Amino acid sequence: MTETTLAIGDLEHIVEAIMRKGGLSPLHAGALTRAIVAGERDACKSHGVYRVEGCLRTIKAGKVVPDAEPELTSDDSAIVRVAAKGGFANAAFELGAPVLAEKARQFGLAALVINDCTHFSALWPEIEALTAHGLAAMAMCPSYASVAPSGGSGPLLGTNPFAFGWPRPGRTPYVFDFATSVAARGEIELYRRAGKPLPEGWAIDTDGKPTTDPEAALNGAMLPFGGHKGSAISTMIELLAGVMIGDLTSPEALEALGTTALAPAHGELILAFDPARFAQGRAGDPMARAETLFEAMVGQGARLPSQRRFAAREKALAEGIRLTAEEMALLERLREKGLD
Ligand code: NDP
Ligand code: PYC
Repeated sequence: MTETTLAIGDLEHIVEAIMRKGGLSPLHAGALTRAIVAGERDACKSHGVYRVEGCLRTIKAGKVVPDAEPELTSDDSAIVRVAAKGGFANAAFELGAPVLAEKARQFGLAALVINDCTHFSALWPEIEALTAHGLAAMAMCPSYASVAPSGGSGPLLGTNPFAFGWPRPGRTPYVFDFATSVAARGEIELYRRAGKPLPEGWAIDTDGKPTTDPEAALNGAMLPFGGHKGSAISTMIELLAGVMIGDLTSPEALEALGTTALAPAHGELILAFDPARFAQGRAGDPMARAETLFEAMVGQGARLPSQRRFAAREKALAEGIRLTAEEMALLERLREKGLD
C-alpha cells in the first residue's frame, strides 16, 4: 500500500486545521492535535488520526462544547479541580497539570479531578507530563458501558483506561497505559475496518455468546482483561473516577449520550506522588532502587511497557510519521470539506 511520510509538524498543522474547521476553539484544537499526533507518532493507532473523524462527529452532534473555557479551582488542600464545562478533557488537563505537580511537591501526593469532560484520548501523554516533573502518577477514567463484568452477560462497565508512570532521571519514564477491557474499543473498530476477525476471548455477542466478529462485539460487549481481576479494577475506576468525584459512571455516560458512536462525557481522576517525600530517606534513593528493579526485569529478557512506543517515537522524530493512502485521503477530505 502506498504510504506518505509527514514531518510531525506537518501532521500537526493538518490536524489542527481540521479541528478548527470542525468548530473547535484554538485552545481545544491545539490540545486535541497534540494528543492525536502524539498517538500517531508513538504508533498508538487506536488513539491516533483515526480519532479525528470521531471528534468531528461528536462536535457536529452537539455533544461537546467546542469553545468551553475550563476553569480551575484550588484551595489549600491537596485536591485541585478543573471544571471542563462540557469541553474535551485535554485542555482541562493541560490547565490543571502544573498545579497538580506543585501540590504533589507541597504535600507529597495530590489529586487532579476533572469534571464534565468529553474524553477520547490515551492517558500516557498526561502521565508523561507528570513524570517529566519527577513525579510518579496514575490516571484513570470511566468510558461508556461497553464491557461485561466478569461472569456477566452484557455491556455495563466501560473500557476504563488505567495508566501509571514512574520517573527515570535522564531516561524515558516507566509508563503503562491500558484499557481494563481485553483491548481498547478503538482496537475493535480497527479490526472491523480491516475486515479481520478478533482474537478469541475478546468479546461476546448480544446473546452473551463468545464472538470473534468485530461488528458483533461492538453491538454486544467486550470482556475485561484478566477475568475477575480486570473486572474489579474496572469497577474501582467507576467508583474512584466516577462516583467519588461526583461524575458519571460508564452506564450513566452511555445513557446520557445514547450511543457508543461518539466520544463519551464523564470525569477523570489523576494522582501524583513525590517518591522522595514518601521514602523519607529510608532504604536508599527510591530512584536508584527502581532502576535496580527495572534492570533486573530487562536482564531476564522482559521488556518494559512503553518501550515499543518510545522506539516508535524515536523513529518518527528521525524519519517522520507514515500514513497510509487511506489515512491521507481521509485527512485531506476532512481538511477540505469537513464532515459530510
Ligand atoms: P495495549 O494492550 O496496546 O498496551 C497496554 C500497555 O502495555 C502499553 O503501555 C504497552 O506498552 C504495554 N505492553 C504491551 N505489550 C507489552 C509487553 N509485551 N511487555 C510489556 N509491556 C507491554 O493497550 P490497550 O489496547 O489496552 O489501550 C490502548 C490505549 O487506549 C491506551 O493508551 C488507553 O489509555 C486508551 N484508552 C482510552 C480510553 C478512554 O476512554 N479515553 C478507553 C480505553 C483505552 P507499548 O505501548 O510500548 O506497547
Ligand atoms: O478505545 O475504548 C476506547 C475508548 C473509549 C473512549 C475513548 N477510547
